[in-house]
Amino acid sequence: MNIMNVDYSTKIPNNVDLASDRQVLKALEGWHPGYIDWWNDMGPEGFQQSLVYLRTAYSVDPRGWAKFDYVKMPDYRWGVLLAPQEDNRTIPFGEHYGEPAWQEVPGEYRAMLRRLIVIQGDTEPASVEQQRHLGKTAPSLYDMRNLFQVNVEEGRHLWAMVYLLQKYFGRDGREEADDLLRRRSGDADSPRMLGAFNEATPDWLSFFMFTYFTDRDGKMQLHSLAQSGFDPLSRTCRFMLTEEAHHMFVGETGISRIVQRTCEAMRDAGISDPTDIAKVRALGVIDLPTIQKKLNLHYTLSLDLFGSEVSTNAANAFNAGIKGRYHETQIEDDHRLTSATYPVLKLVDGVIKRVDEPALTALNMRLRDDYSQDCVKGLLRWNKVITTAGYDFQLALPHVAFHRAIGEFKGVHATPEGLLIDGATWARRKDDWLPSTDDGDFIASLMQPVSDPGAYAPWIAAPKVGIDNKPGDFEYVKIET
Ligand code: BYC
Repeated sequence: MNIMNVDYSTKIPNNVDLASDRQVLKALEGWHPGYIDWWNDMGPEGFQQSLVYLRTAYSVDPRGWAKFDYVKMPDYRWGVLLAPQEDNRTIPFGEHYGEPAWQEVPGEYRAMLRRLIVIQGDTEPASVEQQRHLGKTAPSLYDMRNLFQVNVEEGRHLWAMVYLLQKYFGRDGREEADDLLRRRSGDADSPRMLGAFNEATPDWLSFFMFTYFTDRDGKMQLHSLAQSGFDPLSRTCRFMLTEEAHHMFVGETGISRIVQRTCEAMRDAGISDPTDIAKVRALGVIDLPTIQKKLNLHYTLSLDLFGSEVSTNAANAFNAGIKGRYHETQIEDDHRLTSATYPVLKLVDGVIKRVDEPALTALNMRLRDDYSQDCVKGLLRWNKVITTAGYDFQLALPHVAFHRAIGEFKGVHATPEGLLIDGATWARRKDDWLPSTDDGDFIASLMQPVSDPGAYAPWIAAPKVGIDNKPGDFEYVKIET
């Protein structure tokens, strides 16, 4: 078969020739009803019978891989798509540097590999669960469609990991695949594996922050796994990254449109001080200081997803050739990190200091630094909207010691500027830096659904261009209740 094109003749669309891989096809078909049950129980609430203008992958060719059409979400063709195999690919880092990439699971790294695939897989349905109630308060049909697009693709990313588990890990892979449908975001008894995926996504500002900051952790982790010496994992992640780009676009433009609307409303009302929260809120838009608080929350929850700054797990995965660095093949060094060091921010005798650590154990810190740099790009764009509107206010990333639950700074309190403070000061000031109950109530009060084609809730500006170049009043979702 042509690996570029997707075979839609089997129940599970794929470009991995499932038709002649009967055992795996059977296992996936056996998992399918449980997945559909999960989607019906935990996928978007309502709208399951609505026609949604969604993109579906029909090829893995980066020049043209998706087609758009109206689809009812439960009929979406979730499938297994891998980027084409590169001829003679070698392992690009670690102890096996330069050896041919593995097409089967290397026995000695089986447990490590399975753990990483399960963690990756677990985040995908978790995000769908976190966002399931948002359709009901969508600020427009355009935004509702983007939410559902993100949701169905996270569902497909779950399929991507489940395929690896079913094909390469035999019986325990099948058990892990079943468990991925069993855990639930925020559930006390059976929570999702990583912290940020058990938090609520209460409103659309949180949704945009999540797709900007948390999906970007996804991007960094997928890039690192795309370097993997285990070739099927690498190929899966490479194609997932193609879909992931849209999710971050949704976040970046969503926040930008909120900031723009707030600035326009302030200007029209003659408000010169953007920190005059009561006056700005009276206009029915979200004030910039509250946007900063939401940013503080979602950025720091996402920083926690990188694990401890200094980690032997990360060193072992790198040595093994299982998980590399961001843009590994473009880095000019020995790709083994035998003697290199990397500066890590640490707490030394109560002071935050940069300390040189072996680069091998500092890999999480390095990836997190790459992540923070990547995050800055959106902030520059949002700040440009603010300055262009004539306001003296800048959104900023908080210090990495602020509000942390994992790693070096989990046991201390710090201000967004990185000043260490005691527990009493933290308790007194916390609501100045993170969304308070009042902030949440105010934002919730704005979350009124808007469902006329081309109309937008008053707290968010219209997008500059439509999806698939559709006109402004395009009916992205034909609502059927
Ligand atoms: N919450 O050595 P440590 C995405 C655990 S997002 C809870 O510090 P390590 C997406 C850790 O598991 C990307 N537990 O860290 C985005 C370990 O436990 P065990 C998802 C945590 O292992 C939006 C212990 O602490 N993909 O795709 O070097 C929408 C010590 O670990 C947390 C991946 O994460 C936490 N935050 O690195 C949809 C890639 N952090 O094993 C999707 C796969 C650490 O001792 N995962 N722990 O019981 C990994 O590469 C690594 O496991 C981690 C942690 C980066 C998560």
